[in-house]
Amino acid sequence: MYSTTQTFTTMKKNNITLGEFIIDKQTEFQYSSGELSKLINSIRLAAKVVNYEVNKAGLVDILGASDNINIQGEQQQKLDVYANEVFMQALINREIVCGIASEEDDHYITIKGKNNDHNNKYVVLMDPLDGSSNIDVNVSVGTIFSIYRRISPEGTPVQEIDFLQKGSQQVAAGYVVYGTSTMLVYTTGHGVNGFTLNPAIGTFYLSHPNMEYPKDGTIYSINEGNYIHFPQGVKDYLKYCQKEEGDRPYTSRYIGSLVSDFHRNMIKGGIYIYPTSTKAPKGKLRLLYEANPMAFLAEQAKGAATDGYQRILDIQPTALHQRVPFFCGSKNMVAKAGEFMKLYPQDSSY
Ligand code: P6P
Repeated sequence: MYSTTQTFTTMKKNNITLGEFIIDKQTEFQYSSGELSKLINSIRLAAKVVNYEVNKAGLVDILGASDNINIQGEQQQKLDVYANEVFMQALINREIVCGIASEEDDHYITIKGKNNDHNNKYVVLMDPLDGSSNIDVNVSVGTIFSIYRRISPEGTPVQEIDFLQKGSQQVAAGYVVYGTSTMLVYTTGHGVNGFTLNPAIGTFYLSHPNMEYPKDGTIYSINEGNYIHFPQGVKDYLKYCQKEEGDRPYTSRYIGSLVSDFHRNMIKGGIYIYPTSTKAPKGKLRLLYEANPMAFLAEQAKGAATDGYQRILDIQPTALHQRVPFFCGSKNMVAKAGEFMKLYPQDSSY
């Protein structure tokens, strides 16, 4: 039987809140410690607000498509619009970002500091509600965010170059997955940690410290409905996975929600592929606010992320909403897929 002191000590060790974790880890953040806290805390708050709406979406008239079409040409779901507004407001209120780019907005927005100046140091890029087409069928969706320090002169308005930095320049990135439980998973370049929301008290607890991809796995996540449109290297890799050898064959698992497929594969081992195809000649995922943040997380979790040929984080962006082919997961699986891809000339059209 534990004594009261022992029980409390045990509980304390296993119940670190996100707020406590941020404070504990502030010294690791290479820039001003308070700024990391503000950034992650604003995302934490917005995640709780969006979580509340996502969880009751089926009960109120917030389901279904709004009458807007976003720059992707996709029908905006009402929750997309709502989530975009919540995250925007949370970031603006903390007076720490000088600009925000979102999948839901055609252009980035410029944000002034508390003295109506342009001294804020960070830019945030986000997909406020990825996989939102799944909302009406009660499948997990997610928020993805990517954080950089500005590179244009402080005191001047944010510029497009601040958003078009290589993924290797990210200072933090993460996602919120609104699933059977709601989790916030993020990195500041010192590993990946996952926090699970206790909805009863609205507190995120460290539930998955130091998340790491298994080096190998047997799960592949791809929309095989597009098989005939895939590059030959992808077709060859899929046939390799399906061939009966040793302890294979692999398992196909595809939720249609990047954050959910990524999260499962990071825990169990696996690879997610969204390649180019005749239907999507540049791929589907957006480099800046989907591929780059997930690639940062993947590499910090000892996994890998490429476009089939090169490291995602090395790609020099040229446009806010550019798309990129995406191979992401267990290091050995991404390498094996790359072996098949390099047998064929890279389609450099994207
Ligand atoms: P498809 C959601 O729209 C998304 O961007 C990812 O979350 C998901 O993995 C992918 O697209 C699904 O695309 O073409 O297979 O329906």
